[in-house]
Amino acid sequence: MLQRNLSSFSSRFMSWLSVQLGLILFLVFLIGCGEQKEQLNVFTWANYVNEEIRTGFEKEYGVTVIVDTYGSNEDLLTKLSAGATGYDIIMPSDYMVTRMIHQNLLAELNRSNIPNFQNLSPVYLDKYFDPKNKYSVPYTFGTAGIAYDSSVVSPAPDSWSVLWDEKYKNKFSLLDDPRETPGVALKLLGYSINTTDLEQLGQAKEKLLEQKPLVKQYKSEAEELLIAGDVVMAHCWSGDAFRAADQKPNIRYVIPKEGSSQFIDNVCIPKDAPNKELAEKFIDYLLRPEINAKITVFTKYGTCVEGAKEHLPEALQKHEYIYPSAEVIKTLERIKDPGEFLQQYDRVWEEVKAK
Ligand code: N2P
Repeated sequence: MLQRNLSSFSSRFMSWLSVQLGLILFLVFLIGCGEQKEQLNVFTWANYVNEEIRTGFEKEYGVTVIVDTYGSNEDLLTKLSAGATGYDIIMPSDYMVTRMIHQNLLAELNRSNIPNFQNLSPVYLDKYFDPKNKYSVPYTFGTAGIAYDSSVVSPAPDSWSVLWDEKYKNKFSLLDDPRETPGVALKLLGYSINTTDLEQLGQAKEKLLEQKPLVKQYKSEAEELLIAGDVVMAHCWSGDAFRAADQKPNIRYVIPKEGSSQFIDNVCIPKDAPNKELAEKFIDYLLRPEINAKITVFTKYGTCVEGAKEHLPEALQKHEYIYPSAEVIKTLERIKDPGEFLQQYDRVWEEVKAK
């Protein structure tokens, strides 16, 4: 009797236990499902999409945003040309948009998913690199120049030639970039940044080789070097110089008198993006005036969203680092896609770095 009671108790206990276990497993499964959030993979320049923007989008849309960075347009191109990358958002500069369109690497944007496109100022739309903005949305604009520590570098530089001055041996960096850096030597020699003349490019290479023993580092994330005091001068992009100046007030930015480059960086969706619709939502989010103003406050590059300006502190609305004078603008060139000739720039840059 006791035996029977015991065994029926144990079998009831076992079935109770298995129901409990089943319930626990079901709960674990549900939690697991809840964690399967949609993911947006962003591939961009360093310090271009900040935490506030990233997490703001994550919270509002209940998704995960992963940000990965590159240091030059050519790095981005190499990665993308190599095949499916898993990236949903990329931010190529103007000339690279042209090239990526030709290489069939970009997805056409569905404007009905990007109603905030109307917030963009026409000044930055329908440019030569994507005449109807079928593939690109302007994100920011800026220039390349020299950031320098005014407490050390004296007199204040006004020419690229300061980057050939023995006095600053091992105290300056240049962008690690196959167009911008040969561009510095081309400008110093009085040539166009877009030359397709092999003889001129050869001279630029010689100039860079001559300079190389003085160079501390080729690095595109120059802001870190300036803030850490690893260099007292850096060939860098305007916003990065401006961000460094924010941390270290002695830092100034100058566009040398020989002229320099200017760019518009753009948000695009790769052709094989796993999550195109979410990418379009993200683009739309970036184009909200108050969000876009936050991007300017953080990156210190210019905004292409007209209504963002009123959300900006006055100092950023017309700062000369973002809006150079008309006189300086005349000296600026936009880097263009040189087609097949890009190989020559890549080769020169590799040879300079390898020496
Ligand atoms: C931002 C780099 C600017 C991109 N850190 C230059 N196209």
